[in-house]
Amino acid sequence: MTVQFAMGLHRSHPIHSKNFNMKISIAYIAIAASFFASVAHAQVTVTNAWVRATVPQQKATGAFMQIQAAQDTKLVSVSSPLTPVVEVHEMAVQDNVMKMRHIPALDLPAGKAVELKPGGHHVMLMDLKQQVKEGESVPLTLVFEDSGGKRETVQVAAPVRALNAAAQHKHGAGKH
Ligand SMILES: [Cu+2]
Repeated sequence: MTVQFAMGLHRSHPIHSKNFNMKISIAYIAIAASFFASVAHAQVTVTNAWVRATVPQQKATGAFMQIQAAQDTKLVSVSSPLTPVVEVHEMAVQDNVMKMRHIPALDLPAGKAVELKPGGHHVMLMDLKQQVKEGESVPLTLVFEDSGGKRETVQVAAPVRALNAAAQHKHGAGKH
């Protein structure tokens, strides 16, 4: 009778030490992860930039590219030595007509490649004083601002491609 009682008491005794160690390691991993996240920089990459060639007397043309930001960012301005008038445009249907519209900033969601292309968002170079010819290179300075208000400037030299370059450029139709 005495022996049975002692055994029952022993069996009901829970062991907590294993769970406790597990909680400590999970907390450690969380701290390590937040450390690495704070070390990483907001980085914007601009690829495949190009400018569409103009014919004589043409006053405006488009610049196109792919932009990807590591965190939520906006393209807030573009400038070029070619002309003082550079705007970011979107295409929108207005009264059944597709029109270009100046937008103050272009949203770049974290990790998503945003494509500026003919028929879509584009950078507009206006008030051109001279023809932009195939083979030339147009310097562009892009200013980005992340959700924390931190600015980053990216410079690209966009090669000038022929007027019909849009047709040759359709291979990249696959969406990410
Ligand atoms: Cu435009």
